[in-house]
Amino acid sequence: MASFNDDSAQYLISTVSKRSGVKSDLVRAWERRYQAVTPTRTAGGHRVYTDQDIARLKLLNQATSNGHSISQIARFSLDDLKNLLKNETGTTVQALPALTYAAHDRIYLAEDYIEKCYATVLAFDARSLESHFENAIVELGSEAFIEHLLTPLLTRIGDRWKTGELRPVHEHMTSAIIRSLTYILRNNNPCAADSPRMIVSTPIGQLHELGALLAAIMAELKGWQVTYLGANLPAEEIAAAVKYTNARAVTISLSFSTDDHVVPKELRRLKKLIGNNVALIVGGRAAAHFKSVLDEVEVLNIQSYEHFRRLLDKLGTNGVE
Ligand code: B12
Repeated sequence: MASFNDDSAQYLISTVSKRSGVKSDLVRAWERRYQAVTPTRTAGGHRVYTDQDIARLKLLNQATSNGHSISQIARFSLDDLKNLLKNETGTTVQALPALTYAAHDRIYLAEDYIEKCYATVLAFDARSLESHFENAIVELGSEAFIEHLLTPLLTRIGDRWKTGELRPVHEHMTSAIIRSLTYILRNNNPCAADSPRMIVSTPIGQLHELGALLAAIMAELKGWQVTYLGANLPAEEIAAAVKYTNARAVTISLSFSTDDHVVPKELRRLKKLIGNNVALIVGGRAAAHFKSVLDEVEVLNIQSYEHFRRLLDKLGTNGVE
């Protein structure tokens, strides 16, 4: 059996991920895009890594959490990485923040990516789309990726579907890739046990789920412990989840403006079940359509991701006032 710190020691990616704190998908992305580590392969084709690789990944994880761009540090030696981090201990750790870009640069970069990604969607090239997404997550950081790339890209795909330039299958391919990337996008760092909890879902009849999923990821990036329930749930089930988790907030996404009375009825019922001590947050492209019931049950109606982030900070610190 291999001894500790033996350079020939061999570990499968699941062990590497556990020991380095870097999710397996991200290890593969860093390897493929930046050669951050260069594993060998078993006869069966599985990647195997050394203790050195695990040490590198740990340091790279810390350095990217401190704001360094993986593209710039991926090939640093172990010593260079240690030196880089020497004076940076105690820095706030965030998930993939990509702080090396100024906000406006990130928006330009995202616009570039939108064009590249849209071209691969049009060409129905899932592999290239996935690879653009992985690069973009690393370069932009999760929040900017969601806000400035994914959301406008999905909206464009939806619009072009309507005009006939794309088919439903283009959107399905894109959505499936996004779901598979969810856990790279999510917070890589364990939440403190006492961080506030949130339930995210959509009410009965609201079948569009990506807006809710992205809002859930955003909340997690803000340090909330989020339980994402998917779409189309009755108020009773959402309220039960609040009880089980002792959640401080429920976030509901509304994407379909319909005049049936299901959404107003469900929101009234949900508010009644969760009471006034749990914040009820509603966002999404159709939220404005339901304004009168939102006002009536006093939900927190969110207009933008920036608004959402500010509200989460406030609720995270003070709870519902
Ligand atoms: C994919 C899709 C579907 C899929 C959904 C698959 C799934 N599992 O999610 C399926 C096939 C099920 C579907 C069904 C329908 N759809 Co549809 N669908 C879409 C499409 C193409 C993309 C939706 C999407 O995922 N967008 C990406 C997400 C990220 O965007 P979003 O939901 O708008 O969310 C944004 C914000 O609202 C925000 N957000 C969302 N929630 C929250 C919450 C918080 C707290 C925060 C901060 C932010 C936030 O995030 C995004 C930022 O802008 C859109 C077109 C489009 N341009 O969006 C139509 C669209 C939403 N669908 C539409 C329609 C009409 C339908 C159907 C009625 C079609 C039919 N005849 O059956 C049904 C209705 C289903 C229902 N009852 O809900 C219309 C809605 C129009 C309206 N009246 O509201 C749209 C706009 C298409 C169109 N231009 O006509 N659809």
